[in-house]
Amino acid sequence: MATASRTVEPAGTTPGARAFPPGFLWGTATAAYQIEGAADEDGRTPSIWDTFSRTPGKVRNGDTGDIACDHYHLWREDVALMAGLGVGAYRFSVSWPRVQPTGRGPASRKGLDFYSRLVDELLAKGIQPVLTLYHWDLPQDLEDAGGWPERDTAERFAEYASLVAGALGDRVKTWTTLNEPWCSAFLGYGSGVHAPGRTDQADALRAAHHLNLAHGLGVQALRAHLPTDARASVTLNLHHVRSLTDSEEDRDAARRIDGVANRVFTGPMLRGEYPADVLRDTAHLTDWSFVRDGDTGAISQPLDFLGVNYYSPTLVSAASGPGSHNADGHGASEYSPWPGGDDVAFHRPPGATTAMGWAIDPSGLYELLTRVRDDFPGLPLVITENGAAFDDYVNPEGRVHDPERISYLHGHLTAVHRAIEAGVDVRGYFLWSLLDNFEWGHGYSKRFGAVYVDYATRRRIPKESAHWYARVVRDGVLPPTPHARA
Ligand code: IFM
Repeated sequence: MATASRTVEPAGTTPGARAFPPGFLWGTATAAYQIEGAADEDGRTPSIWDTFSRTPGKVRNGDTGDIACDHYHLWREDVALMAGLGVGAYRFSVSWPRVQPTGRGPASRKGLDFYSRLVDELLAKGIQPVLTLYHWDLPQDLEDAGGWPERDTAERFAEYASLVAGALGDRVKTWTTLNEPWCSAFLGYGSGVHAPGRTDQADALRAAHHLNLAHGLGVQALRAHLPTDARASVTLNLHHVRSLTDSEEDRDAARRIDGVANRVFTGPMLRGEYPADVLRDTAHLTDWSFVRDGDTGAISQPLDFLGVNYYSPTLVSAASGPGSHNADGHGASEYSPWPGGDDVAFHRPPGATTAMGWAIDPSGLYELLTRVRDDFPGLPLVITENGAAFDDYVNPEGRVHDPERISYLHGHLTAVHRAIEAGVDVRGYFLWSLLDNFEWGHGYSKRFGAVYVDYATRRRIPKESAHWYARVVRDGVLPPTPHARA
């Protein structure tokens, strides 16, 4: 991520328009399992998401990532779409079972070649590749050996990081170890609404630690293989947790959820220790003896920036009894994704929601960014995901009219700009997502793309929001209202 000047430029002639700093990086994001398809091609083996999605009842409509957007074959067209948007960067993830099919041992040349071609094409079009090593698609063989609750998975991740860095490190300058380890640990092993679908709170906490360790070992492996100008980061879906009232009980509920949503990751990664209150709140579930001497030191590697994913705030209160958790929009389960949070109730914030049922609240993003700045001064931030699903359709003129998404993006980019004005060092923004894609347990029913995908024909149709975003990217200026010109 190039260093952006922190000066916020005057907005030109349109009153109320907001100019982003020169060098601010504009991008779009995707993830391998959500778009690639080609699940069985060129030596790729199943990941936990192949297994999970092929298990009846796990994913809406029985959808799988077998074909997805067929990006594995249409990647050149997709890069051309990005070039049309004018974005300066593309955040994508590498499929671990495509490049190291059993999760250990030698790399698959064909798998690496796919990403090598993609990177070359991006660079040829002037688009900076931003590579995420792990966006949830653990090789099934590693899950069969115990998955993230097992320490060895972290060691295997470091080996995989070395393989990918060795193959692409001459061209990819920006690297992210994990995407949203909260989801991998707590939706995957706690509530079970994500792959591998296990429901054991102690295992979920073990998984969280081994994901943290994987991050730390992964950064060390990257630094060992990459040129010194490469940048290393992690992406967290930091939750902006609000308490329903100012009562002591409600504020304590918010503290607990903040602990297992955010600080269980930022503590070891950015401070070199697990927060004492998180260890206390979860002591009835585990004694944390899986944390070995030296682990937190290995986890807390210096980072070049922190990736922040934000969609919606989280509103909580104290609950009168156990079982009142909800899955915070990630899918229904009788098991909680919040270890130590059994006595916390979740509430839907007032106001409009997206098709995911997530509240639309850009003020949460502003407050989150200023808090991260206060908690970790000097750490550059990049919004690695932000966007919204709506019930988009192609109208009789062949167009996709999505004014709600434009309003959502406008509101959240205004929040980012306000945060920059308030002195937060935000270096870039990646719209989730480039394409409509496989939205995990929701299958293809939720459309997050700036570009509509007709799954029957694989035809791509840029939505009105894509044209809108292209103008913002081109000008580096946000218009005063969603539908005004800058
Ligand atoms: O689609 C997901 C993505 O894979 C991770 N972050 C949230 C997005 C929307 O749910």
